[in-house]
Amino acid sequence: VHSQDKKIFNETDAQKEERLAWWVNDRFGMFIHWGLYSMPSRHEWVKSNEHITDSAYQKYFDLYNPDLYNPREWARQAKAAGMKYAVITTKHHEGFCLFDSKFTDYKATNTAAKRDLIKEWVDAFRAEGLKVGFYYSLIDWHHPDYTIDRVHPQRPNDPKDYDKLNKGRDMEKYRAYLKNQVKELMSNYGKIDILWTDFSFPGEHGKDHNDWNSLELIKMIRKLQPGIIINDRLDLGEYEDGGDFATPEQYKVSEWPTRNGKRIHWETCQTFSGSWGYYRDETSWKDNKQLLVLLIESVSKGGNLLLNVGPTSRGLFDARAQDRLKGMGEWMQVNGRSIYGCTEALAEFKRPDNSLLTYNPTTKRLYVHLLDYPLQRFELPGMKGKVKYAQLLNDGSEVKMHNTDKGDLALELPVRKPDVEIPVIELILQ
Ligand code: H79
Repeated sequence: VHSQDKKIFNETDAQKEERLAWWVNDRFGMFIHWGLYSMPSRHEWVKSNEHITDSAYQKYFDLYNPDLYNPREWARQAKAAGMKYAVITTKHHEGFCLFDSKFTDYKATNTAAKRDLIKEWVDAFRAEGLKVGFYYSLIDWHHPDYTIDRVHPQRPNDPKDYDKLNKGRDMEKYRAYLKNQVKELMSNYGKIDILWTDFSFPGEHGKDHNDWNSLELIKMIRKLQPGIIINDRLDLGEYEDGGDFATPEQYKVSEWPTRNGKRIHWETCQTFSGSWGYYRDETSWKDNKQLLVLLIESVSKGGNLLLNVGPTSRGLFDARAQDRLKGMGEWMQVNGRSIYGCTEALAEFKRPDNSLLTYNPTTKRLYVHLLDYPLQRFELPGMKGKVKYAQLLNDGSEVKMHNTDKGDLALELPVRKPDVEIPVIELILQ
């Protein structure tokens, strides 16, 4: 037996597919990064990037006041964008907890918010019909027992004396804290659909499954939340079931990722502008078309998209974020059928230039996303005789077709590009 076939749980492949069925079907979720770092508004890593000491960072805790927080409004915007699930940072690397944990004072309850912000969030998103997930940072820059990391892995020649800095810090105690908090999250908020831990960085200066006691942790998680879906960042890669899905972060996979030659579940997490936390002055915002391509391309390679919003410290999605969500929603409202329940197209369907294909195996419908509007005539190689009916998704209008002598299928598209960011042709197969 290959070592990578080792398993922790005795769940069958069919049982796993059943547990993940909604997630595979839904395809599109919202990531939310919210914490004290939304106040400096210059990257969620600001504390580390700028070497801000605990005492200098304290002012954010003291002045934190999300007075405009209304998670129901966030949920409405997520839903209108076509997202079906959401994952929020209950604690990011800075260590600040949005939830009311018994094991720390560094939490929203002790700020002007005076309450558990996660509790309200779960209720609001559930009420809008979205599935709910918790992001929990394994890394913790605030806990007194968490040994300070070399900023991984960019600064191997960091001159700091880490041995000295870490004297008296006891990871055994941090492990207990981590376990206690995950237990709270898995026990106090009802059914939780996703747990998104972040992250392990095995290696000489890193932290791995031993530092988190990942094996014990994942067993506890599944015991408390049997149906939960867990990402792959606990460093349990030696086990086939050490995580349910792969998490390519801010890059495009070239093809459907595999493990031991078998296709795996995956979800890419992406930002609007590069950072995850609210970043006021960042100008590198993607436009609606780029964002839609991220979504379509993920589905066309069998994956999901978790698209991030970094709300402001007062609790709002800023105008840029609202604009992007609205744009995606307009597209999803009419084209969602090419996303939900869809996956990579069968190999026999060849992808025409400047297009992306998705396929719904249940309805046997093939979707051609036209990234570059081709004018009138559009040929689908090798598709002669395979299509019953073709229509544009945006307005349900018929696309006339005829077989060519070469065995291709020629479609007659309107000369004018349909009034939608990326037009989609729906092909109902024979
Ligand atoms: O929560 C989000 C990120 O903060 C977190 N994962 C997503 C979901 C993440 N943290 N670190 N990383 C991902 C990879 C590490 C990147 C680093 Fe850097 C390069 C750390 C230091 C240099 C990026 C650039 C962060 C600070 C500067």
